[in-house]
Amino acid sequence: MAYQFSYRSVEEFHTLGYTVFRQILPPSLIADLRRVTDAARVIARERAGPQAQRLQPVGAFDLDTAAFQDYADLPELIDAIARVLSPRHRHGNRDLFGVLFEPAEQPWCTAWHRDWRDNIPGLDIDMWERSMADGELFNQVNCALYEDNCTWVVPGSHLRHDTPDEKALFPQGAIPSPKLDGLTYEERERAGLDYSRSMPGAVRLCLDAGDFALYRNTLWHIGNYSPHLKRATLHDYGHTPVYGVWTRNAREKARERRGAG
Ligand SMILES: O=C(O)CCC(=O)C(=O)O
Ligand SMILES: [Fe+2]
Repeated sequence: MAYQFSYRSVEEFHTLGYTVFRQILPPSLIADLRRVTDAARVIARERAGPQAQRLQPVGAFDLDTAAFQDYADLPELIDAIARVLSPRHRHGNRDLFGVLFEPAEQPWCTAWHRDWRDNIPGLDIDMWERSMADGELFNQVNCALYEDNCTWVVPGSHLRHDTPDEKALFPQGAIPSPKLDGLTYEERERAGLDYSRSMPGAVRLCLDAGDFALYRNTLWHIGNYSPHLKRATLHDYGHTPVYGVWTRNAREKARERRGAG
C-alpha cells in the first residue's frame, strides 16, 4: 500500500515526541540503500573495529551517492517532514546523516540519555534547557532499511524535565550503561534488555524496513544492539540552518569549557 500522510502524525509527534511514517520508502529504494549501506558497514568496521555503531556523515566516504540522493529527493518524505515540522526542515544532507549498524561480535547498549545533555561533555546545560522546547532544533530521524527494534524511548519525555524517579536512577548525572565485561553473549543480551526495560515508561520503537521515525532527540532514548539483528538504519535530521548554527555554537562552547576545566 502506498504511503499516505495522516495528520495523526502531527499529533503523535508533539505528544509522544516521535512519529513513524510507515513504509514510506518504496522497495526499489530500500534495495538500492541496502547495497550502499553494505559498503558503508565494511568501511565503518575498518575504521572503528567490529563493534562500530555508525558511519557518519556518509558524504565523507567513498560511497555511491545515487541512492542517497534518491532518498533525499523522495517527494513523500519531503512533504511529510514539511507537514510535521516545517518547510524549512530538510532531511538527506550527506554532510550530516549517517548509518547505524549492528555490532559484529557482541551485544551492547548505549546508556539511557537525552542527546546533547548527556553525550556532549562540557555542554552548557542551561543553554540546552532553554532551547529544549524549540521546534526548530533537535529533530532527528531513524530510517530503517531492515526491521529495527533497537531504539527504546520514553514517550512524552521531550515535554518535561526529569522526574524524581528518573533522577533517582542517576544521582550523579547520566545513567551509567550496564556492566557487560565478562558476560557471555546471551548474558550481555539479557543485561541490555533488563537495562532498557528498567527505565519507567520505556517503550520500544518498532520499525519495519522502509519506516521513517521522526523524533525529538531531547526525548529519553537508548540503542540496544545484537550482532544477529542485522541493522542498517539511516540516522538523519530534520535539519534547518538555525539548528546548524545552534549546533556549531554548542559544540564550540563545550570545547572551550572542556579546555578550561
Ligand atoms: O541506535 C539508536 O537508535 C540510538 C543511538 C543514539 O541514541 C545515539 O547514539 O545517541
Ligand atoms: Fe541518542
